[in-house]
This record gives sequence, structure tokens and C-alpha cells, in this order.
Amino acid sequence: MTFTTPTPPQIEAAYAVARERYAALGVDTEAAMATLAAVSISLHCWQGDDVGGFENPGAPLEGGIAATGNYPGKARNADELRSDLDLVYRLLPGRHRLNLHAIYAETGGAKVGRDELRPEHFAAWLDWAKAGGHGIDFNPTCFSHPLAADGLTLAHPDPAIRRFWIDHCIACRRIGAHFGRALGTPCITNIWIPDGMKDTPVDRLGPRQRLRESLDTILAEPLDPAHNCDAVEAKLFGIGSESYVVGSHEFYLGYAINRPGLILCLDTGHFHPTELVSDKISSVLLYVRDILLHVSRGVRWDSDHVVTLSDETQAIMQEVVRGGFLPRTHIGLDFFDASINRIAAWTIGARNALRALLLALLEPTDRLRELELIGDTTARLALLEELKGMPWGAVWDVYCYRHDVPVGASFLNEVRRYEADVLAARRP
Ligand code: RNT
Ligand code: ZN
Repeated sequence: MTFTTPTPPQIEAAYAVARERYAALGVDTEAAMATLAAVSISLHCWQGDDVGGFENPGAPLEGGIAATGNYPGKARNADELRSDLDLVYRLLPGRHRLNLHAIYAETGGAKVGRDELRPEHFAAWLDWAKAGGHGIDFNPTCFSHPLAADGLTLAHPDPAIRRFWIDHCIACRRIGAHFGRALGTPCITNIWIPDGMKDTPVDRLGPRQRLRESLDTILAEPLDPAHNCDAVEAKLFGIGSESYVVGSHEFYLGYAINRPGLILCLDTGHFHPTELVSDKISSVLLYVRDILLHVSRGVRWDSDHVVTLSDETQAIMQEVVRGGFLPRTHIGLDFFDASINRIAAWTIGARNALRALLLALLEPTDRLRELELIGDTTARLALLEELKGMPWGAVWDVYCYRHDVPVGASFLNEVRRYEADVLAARRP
């Protein structure tokens, strides 16, 4: 099935109507689009190859996370992954960043320990990012490794194992600073570790003390925040760490509050199903300078489904916009669906994050706030519900059109073409 696009005159005509409708509510659609254009989403490289990386091709994904599905055509090496990413970026309006993991190093076949990784192992990524105008963010990979086999890394009781992971994280911060310096935009180096226990531990405190000490050591070296900024990511549970996770939300929130400038990462899939990241943002940003979002879609467990335009995705972006938090919020994506075309997965998820953000920017927040302040909760509800039917899709279409990317579902035509021309030739 081929998807057709509206013609430019149709796009413009629909937009003219939408612009008037929004203007009547006091919303400036041009200003909303200008704000949106300044936002760079960090596209996670790991959707392209099911979090495999190139360190040890075929090695299983470990660390309490899992990618399910075996859709054909996954990237087998860095060149393929970059080529796939190039297509995704061409299908997204705006200029966006890349979020890289340490296992995506290119060592030219040489075995390089993760504690010995250096900027030169990412030279090809850097050149490519420079050419494409992408900032880079980075992550130590503290999973899928023999020294993480028992599910503990920075909190491991064995000081030698702990030291290995500390050195890996130190190496990653330096690589991050190198990216930031070279690209002129700070790299966010985000630490997530899988450490936890399958069954109820006796000692919940010891591992947390060790993790705190490890983090102190990792972060001891001062790096210019214009080059590298550090983030930490909490989690409720993982596969095999159902009973206890060392780096819980409270652990990292407390740690970040005590370390000025440290960014707190909130992953949408890392909390109780009834607990919402949208409700945490305004609390966290009272005490922490910046947040990093891992926009994902948790389904029952931290299953990392492709981001949809769900109520929660919208609520998160509303909170970011309503609070004036855009300058303090770094938006990254984190999902890995191996059951559908991976390039479509990336594109659908990223476009939905952008659409949710646009919707939030098209809200007459001042009016809603006024109604709330005078206690007119009837009108607040009425207006909020009416907004759902406003012609925001016409604004999104013109935004895509102006950025020279496919309008509507027609982006899928290009994905299908690439699938036939490029992906189909890839054998595992
Ligand atoms: C895992 C975390 C983490 C990873 C990536 C691959 O639960 O969400 O962010 O998904 O580092
Ligand atoms: Zn995450």
C-alpha cells in the first residue's frame, strides 16, 4: 500500500484554517513551530540492532532488558546502522541528536576492554555526526558482559569488578567530553546499571553505599560542562532484578540533589504502572537543575515499546512546556522493538514525541491557568477536551512540509523502498 500526501496547496489551505482557529484561542502557531524547531531529540542508536552493539557480534543482550522479535534487516555493522539512521533523520522534521552506547565502538577488529575505550574508537561516529549536524550523547554499557554476568557492576562486592566498571564509566565521560568539544554541543553521558537481585536481599544498604562510592569516584574528575554533562538513570525492576534494584528512583534523586549539575534521567518505562513520569517533572525540577527523558512506552513490564501519541506522552510534554522547562529538559528516546521494521519504529516513535511536543506548544495555557485560578474547573475541563479536536494535525503537516520531510504516513513509502533496496539484502 502506498500512502499519498496532500498537495502543497491543500497543506497550506488546511493550515490557514488551523492558524485562525488557534489564533482565536490566543495561540500563535508560528511561534509554536519556531519553538519546536529548536528542540533536538536524541535518537537512540540501539533501536537499529536490538541493543546488540559491535563488540561481540551475536552476544546475548543481558542486564534485565530484552528486545523481542526477529524482523529481518537489522543493522549488522556501524556503516549499516549509520545508513539506517540517515534515513530516519531524513523523515524527521528538525535537526536531531544521536544517543550512542559504548558497545557501538569501532575497534577495527581489535579486542579493546571497555575500561580502555578511547575517543578514537568512535572516530567514524564523530565524523558522521559532524557531517550530519548531529550532537552526540553517550552511555557506558554496564551490561552484556562477562563481568556483569551476576547482575552487579558498580555495586559489586568484589572491588576488582567494581573498579573495572568505574574505569569504564570514567573512560566514557572522557569520550563524551571529546564529542562535546568536537561538536560544540555538550554530550550527556548517562549512567544506567542493571544492578539488583532476583530474590529478596538481606542487605539493601551495602550495595547502595557501594554504588554511591563508585559514582563519587567516577564523577571526581571535573569536566567542562560545555563538553560533557552527566546523568543517572533509575529503575524499579528488571528481568532477574525483580526484588531489588540498587539504583532506585529515591537513590538517584537523592544523589542528584546532592550533586549540583547532575542530570536526573526519567525513563517512562521505569516506574510502577500507575506512577507517571509526567507527575514527577515539576517535583524533580524544584531540586535538580536538568532532567533527561527517556521517552518510552512501558507495557506491563519495562518492555520498551515504540512511543505512541498516548495520554502520557502528551502529559509529559505538557508538563515540560507548561512549566517553562524546555531549556532544562533533554529529550531522548528509549525503546527497542525488533518485531516491526526498525526504521519505521524509530521514525514513528520520534515523530510521536515531536507531535506530542507540538500539541503542548499549541495549548492556550494562560487561559487554562486563569480558569483554574478562579476555580472554574468546569470551563477548564470543557476547554481541555475541546482542544483535543483542534486542527493541530494541519499544523504538524505544514511543519513537516516546511522542513522538507514526508507529510503524513507517506514517510512509510520511503521506509518500504529502503527495505526492498537495502534491508532485504542483509542476511544475519
Ligand atoms: C534500561 C535503561 C537504559 C537502556 C539503554 C540501552 O532499562 O532504560 O536506558 O535502555 O541504556
Ligand atoms: Zn532508559
